[in-house]
Amino acid sequence: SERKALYSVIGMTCSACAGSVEKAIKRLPGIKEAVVDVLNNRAQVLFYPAFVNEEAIRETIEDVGFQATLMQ
Ligand code: 9UX
Repeated sequence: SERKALYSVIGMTCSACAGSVEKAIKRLPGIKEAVVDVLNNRAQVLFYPAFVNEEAIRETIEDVGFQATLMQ
């Protein structure tokens, strides 16, 4: 069954930043949905724990160049 993760993402200054984060998350296996909100510095991800986990998603956000913290 799916799980939800919410991240604080620091450093995004435009909607293209948010778009690149979304795209990177969606390239991972086991992602159902990713929504990145540049105005509120948040990323919400629905994923399947058999294929990916909170930390792999967090590291992917950081690989794009933004500081990410798991909130819940
Ligand atoms: Mo444009 Mo957003 O280079 O950081 S993608 S400002």
